[in-house]
Amino acid sequence: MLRALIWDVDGTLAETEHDGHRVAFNQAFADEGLDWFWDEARYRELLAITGGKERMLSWWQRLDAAAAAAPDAAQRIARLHARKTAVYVALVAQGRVALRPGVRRLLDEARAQGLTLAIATTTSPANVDALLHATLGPDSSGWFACIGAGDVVPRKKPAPDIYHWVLQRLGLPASDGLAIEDSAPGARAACAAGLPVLATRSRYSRTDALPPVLADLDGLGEPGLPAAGLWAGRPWTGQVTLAALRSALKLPAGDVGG
Ligand code: XBP
Ligand code: MG
Repeated sequence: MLRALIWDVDGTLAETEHDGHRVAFNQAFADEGLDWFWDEARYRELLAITGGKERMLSWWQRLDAAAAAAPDAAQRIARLHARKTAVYVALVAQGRVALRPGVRRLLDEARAQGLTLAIATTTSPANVDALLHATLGPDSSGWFACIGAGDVVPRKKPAPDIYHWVLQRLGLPASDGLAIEDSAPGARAACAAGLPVLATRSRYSRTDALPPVLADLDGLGEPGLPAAGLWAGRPWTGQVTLAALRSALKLPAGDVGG
């Protein structure tokens, strides 16, 4: 039975990497007097490393391995990341990031049918709160039975830890859930946790090599703006609805989870 939709955040709910995180990283670097700058191509490459702190450390190691290994390196990364998060939260609060097409529609349909909603993300909790508040309203965090974010788990995506963490708190087996992800690390994490995955590729993940997924689409689709891609391995276009998902999961249409 389909009881829960577990949503990734960055790239899935919104194009946060392009509209928010990359801008915030570069602003934080400038604020801290660093001559680091991540252009789009560089950022797309660095997104293979999940977690902003991990991403910055990896970059620093390339530039100055000795400094990146110094005793104060972790503290300097933490301070830089706190600055970046403050900039990102402000950008989101200013309305600079919008939900992707179909996200609100599918969230509303799931809520109307009593499905459980959850979030499993690598990004920091403050970023999730800011995005939900700015795009879905001040009460929207309460729509999610569980929000698993950032450092609550020791290993970030593509490790399955965050999805195990969420499923354990939902008290559901992976077979009762479905993950919605935009990228290879995210889809791999969800697959490794045993979840079926709906992939909605984002701006920076269009060429990612995905693991076997239920559907590999360019989005969720809206009336007049159909999503397109492969559904169960065959060309498909349309709007992702709960009925379509149940059909793909070979569940009866009347299977109303909740
Ligand atoms: C994407 C990530 C995050 C963001 C940056 O998370 O890997 O690290 O790029 O956010 P997901 P932080 O797709 O799992 O939502 O700087 O807070 O890590
Ligand atoms: Mg993502």
